[in-house]
Amino acid sequence: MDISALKAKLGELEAEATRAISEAKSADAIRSAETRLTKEPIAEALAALKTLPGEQRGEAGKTINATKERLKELFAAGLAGLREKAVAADQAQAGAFDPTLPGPVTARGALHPVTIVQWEVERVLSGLGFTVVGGPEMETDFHNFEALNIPATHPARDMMDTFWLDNGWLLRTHTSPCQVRAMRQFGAPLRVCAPGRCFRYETIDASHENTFFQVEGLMIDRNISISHLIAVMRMLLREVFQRDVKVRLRPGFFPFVEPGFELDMSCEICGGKGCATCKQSGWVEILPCGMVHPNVLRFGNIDPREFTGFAFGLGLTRLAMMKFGVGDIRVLNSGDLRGIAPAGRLAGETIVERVGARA
Ligand code: FA5
Repeated sequence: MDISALKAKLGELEAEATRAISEAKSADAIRSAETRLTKEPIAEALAALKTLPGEQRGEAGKTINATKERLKELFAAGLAGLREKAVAADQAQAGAFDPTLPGPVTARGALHPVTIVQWEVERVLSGLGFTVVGGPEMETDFHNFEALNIPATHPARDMMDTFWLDNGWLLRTHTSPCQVRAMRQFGAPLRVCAPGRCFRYETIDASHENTFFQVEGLMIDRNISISHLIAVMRMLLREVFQRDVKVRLRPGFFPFVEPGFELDMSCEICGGKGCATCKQSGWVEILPCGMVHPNVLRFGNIDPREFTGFAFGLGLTRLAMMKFGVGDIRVLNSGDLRGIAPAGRLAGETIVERVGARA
């Protein structure tokens, strides 16, 4: 290579750098062009110095250094130019922003009706000294049946069609397993309520779902009687509905209580006349209850000679239906806001207010 060829090559390098900078859309593109057009080409030009006649090397060396400096300046200016463009774009956008315009309208969410009644029940029971506890949705046979006085061969198991899991566990069919867990954890005396989701392999209709909510209530102390049970339930329903509701108490069988009752409320959907929700009976099963069976107390490590107690399993989803006039339970498990949202809006409290009140 002779000196004129070398100079031409260095000139091309500068032209190429100018082109790359003008086309670059980002700082990264400029940096990668800088690496590509400076490192190797300059090293190659320096290596070519050795091939030039001695008297041309000084001039060639100076030209290489000058090109190197020029490239450095070009790329630095390219980066600075890009930064300026970005700032100018930001400023143009800021200039176009009108702080007096109204903000975008977003639909305001509402609490799910079941959440509303759950919080209401928790509020009432907490006021009576009940602690709110939880329990797992995937349960053991022991907690869901055995410890509730329903051994493996007991026909009462047929009352609750169960989703069994491959590992021998099950999806809890009711919140009653929380009774045993609470008794074992806290001992007596005890007042707890346990709201939560339950699962049954049910045929679905207007009042039955395979996934629904209950809240368990349990009170154990010395000398607890049926009068305590009835007083708490009446107060609970009166507070939730903010008026006296028509109820009826009839005998009911559950192996974990003795005696056991079914507390039904007059159907709020048809006013007691009979409809699909209440299966034309005018009554909705909502609050089965009873005095805790001594065997269950024993399973909970509590001495039935010293303590007695009552328990109930309130159907929260059905309670929400009655409170908000939702005639079909399927609406509450659907994502159809036409059915859910108007009911949810009936109560004012929002999640933000709730969390704020707790903090
Ligand atoms: C029970 O689940 C008992 N564990 C309740 C209990 C607790 C009795 C403590 C005594 C002492 P039952 O299967 O009846 O009982 O269900 C209780 C309530 O849950 C029903 O009254 C009803 O309101 C609701 N419920 C039951 N099955 C469904 C279903 N498939 N869909 C919607 N709600 C249901």
